[in-house]
Amino acid sequence: MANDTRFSHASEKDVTRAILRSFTKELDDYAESDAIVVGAGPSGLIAARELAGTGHRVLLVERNNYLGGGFWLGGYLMNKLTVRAPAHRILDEIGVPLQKAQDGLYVADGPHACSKLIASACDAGVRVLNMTQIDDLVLRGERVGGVVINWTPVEALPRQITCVDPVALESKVVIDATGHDASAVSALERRDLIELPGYGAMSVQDAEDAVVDRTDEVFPGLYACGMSVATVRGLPRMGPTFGAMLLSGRKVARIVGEQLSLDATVEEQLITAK
Ligand code: 48F
Repeated sequence: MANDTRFSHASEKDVTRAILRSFTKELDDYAESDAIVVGAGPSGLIAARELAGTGHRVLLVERNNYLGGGFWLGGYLMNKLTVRAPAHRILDEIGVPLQKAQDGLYVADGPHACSKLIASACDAGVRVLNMTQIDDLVLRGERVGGVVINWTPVEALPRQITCVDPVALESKVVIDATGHDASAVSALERRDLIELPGYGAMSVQDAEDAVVDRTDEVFPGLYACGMSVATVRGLPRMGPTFGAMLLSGRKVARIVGEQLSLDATVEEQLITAK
C-alpha cells in the first residue's frame, strides 16, 4: 500500500525542468498581451486585477522581487495604511478588515491589505514578471506598442560589466504604474516626446481627487495611474494615504477596457467587410 505521508519521487533535473518549462511557456504566451502594467504597487495591482477580471490578457512587470510597492507600509516605516472614503469600499470588496479612525477615514493593516491585493490580482488571472525592469518603450510611429525589459540585476550593475541586451514585449497598451518615478513616461521624455513636470508639494486634501481626475491616456497607447499621474501632470503628492491609488487604478482599467473593446469591434468590422 502506498504511504501517502512520503513525498513523491522527483530528481534534481525534474525540478529544474518543471520550473524552466513553466516559466518559458508563460513568457512565450505573454510576449504579446492586451495590456502591460509596469509597477506592482497598489495602483498597478488594482489596474491589472480589474483588466484581467474583465477577460483581458494582462502582464504585470515589477523590478523588485516582491510585489506591493509602497503598500506594505503606511508611511515612516509604520505598517498601518490609511484610506479615505469612498476608496475603502475597494478594500472591503477584497476582504481587508478596516478600522474607522474618524468619519470617512479608515485604517488597514499593511501586510494584510497588501497580501490580499496581490492575491486578488493573481486570482483574477494577472501574470507577473518580477525582478524585471523596463528601461524603454517600443514605439510604432506615434504609438506605444510595448516595453523593453531586462533583469533587474543586469540593470543594477555598471554597464561596463553587463553588456546584456534587453528584450522587448509587445502589447496593445502600456500602463505606467511606477509611482513617483513615472519610469515608462520618462522614456518618452528622454526623446522630447512629452514633458514631465514632476510632482508638487504634499497636500493630502487636494492631491487624491486631482490624481483620480487626471488619470488617463498620456500618449497614444500609454496610460498612467497612481502616483505617476502626479509626476506626469505636476500634481501635489498625497503622502501616506492610498485611496487615490486604488481609485486611479480602477479608473485606468475602465478607460483601457473600453478602448480595447472598441478596437476589437472595429477590427471585427474590418474583417467582416473584407
Ligand atoms: O510606488 P508604488 O507603490 O506606486 P503607486 O501604485 O502607489 C504610490 C504609493 O505607494 C505611495 C504614495 C501614495 O500614497 O505616495 O508612494 O503609484 O509602486 C510602484 C512600483 O513600480 C515599480 C517599483 O518597484 C514599485 O513596486 N517600478 C518602478 N520603476 C519600475 C518599476 C521599472 N522601471 N520597471 C519595473 N517596475
